[in-house]
Amino acid sequence: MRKIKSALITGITGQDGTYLSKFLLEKGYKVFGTYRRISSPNFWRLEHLGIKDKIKLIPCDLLDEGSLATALKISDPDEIYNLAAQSFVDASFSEPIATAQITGLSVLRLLEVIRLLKPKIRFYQASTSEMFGGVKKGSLNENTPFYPKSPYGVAKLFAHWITLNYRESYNLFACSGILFNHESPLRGQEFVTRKITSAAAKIKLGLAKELRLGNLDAKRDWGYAPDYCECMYLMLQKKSPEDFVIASGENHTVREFVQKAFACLGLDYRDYVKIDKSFFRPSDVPSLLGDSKKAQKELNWNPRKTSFDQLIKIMVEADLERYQQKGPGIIF
Ligand code: NAP
Ligand code: G4F
Repeated sequence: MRKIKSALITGITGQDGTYLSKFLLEKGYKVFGTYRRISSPNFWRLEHLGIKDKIKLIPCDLLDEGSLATALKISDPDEIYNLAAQSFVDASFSEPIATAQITGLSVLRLLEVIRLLKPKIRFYQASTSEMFGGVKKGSLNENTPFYPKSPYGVAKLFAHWITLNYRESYNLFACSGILFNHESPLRGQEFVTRKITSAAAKIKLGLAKELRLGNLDAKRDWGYAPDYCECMYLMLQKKSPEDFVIASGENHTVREFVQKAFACLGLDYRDYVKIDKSFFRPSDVPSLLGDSKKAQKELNWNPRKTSFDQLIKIMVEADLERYQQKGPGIIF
């Protein structure tokens, strides 16, 4: 009889953790997820997709090796997807040491636990295009040298290299997906895309009057999160572990995003957007553009499944529906 595969997802309460859980459940996986113990646990995304009761949730602190080891023992997984992180670049400037601990060093803690307890596990690390940061080059791929521009990018680069180091030193099946920005209606509200779509919906409904933003000239290569989560799974099904860039292959300014999001609702963003210096970063990444040819060829992945315009429409419509139904006070 075929064994049911099991997966452990750290950061299951986040955007990607939720979409990946849904994807793996549909594939027949038994899904375990770690969450951090806080006064009001953050399960709204899992509830939103109606999958919370299908997942075995394990409290686990990334800073505590013992709790990581316990999570591994309880779940005994075939695959681990390490998605937990302090993932907000801006916050990494105000909390650089916590970011280094959570986003960087915790990956080493987890790899050590895997090496010592269950070295046959397949391990996925959530690397990021932010590691390329200040690289001045057209299109970025697996061979482009890194140049992180934020404490977050530096922490992720440590995590990236230590994953590669454990693969080479201990022969672990450990690999990294270098994912470019990916968004959805489940994106956290502090990230610029969701901040924009949420504000546009509130303005349309008369629940807000303006939107305050920082650098409108920054360019990002934005894709749709569920399309990107599929790649994480595909990477762990390969014969041998390798790193992959996952990106749409086109980039746009924040200004273009905000213009199109407001236009979806028949609004002109110039009537509502105010530039606010407090949203500028000590150093920002001016432009990111990815080249995912390797993933297209070797993982048979399609970067154009959801276009930029479709992504914006999906997010704007979801936020409009939320605020129409629930009003401004609800947190999601
Ligand atoms: P997200 O929505 O911010 O989710 C992050 C997850 O990490 C949440 O479950 C969060 O828990 C958890 N977490 C944060 N601090 C923690 C701590 N101290 N201990 C334990 N758990 C903690 O991020 P995402 O967009 O899903 O991204 C998933 C991963 O991919 C992250 O590692 C991110 O850095 C990386 N990444 C994201 C993108 C992107 O564009 N989305 C691109 C490249 C790489 P709470 O729910 O309790 O906050
Ligand atoms: O939406 P953002 O905060 O995303 P950022 O910094 O690109 O990071 C995201 O993508 C990374 C992949 O490259 C992930 F690794 C990371 O975890 C995260 O998911 O900001 C995008 C751009 C920046 O240039 C920022 O300066 O938008 C600009 N921006 C302009 N006004 C703003 C705002 N960003 C935010 N969050 N809020 C603003 O008001």
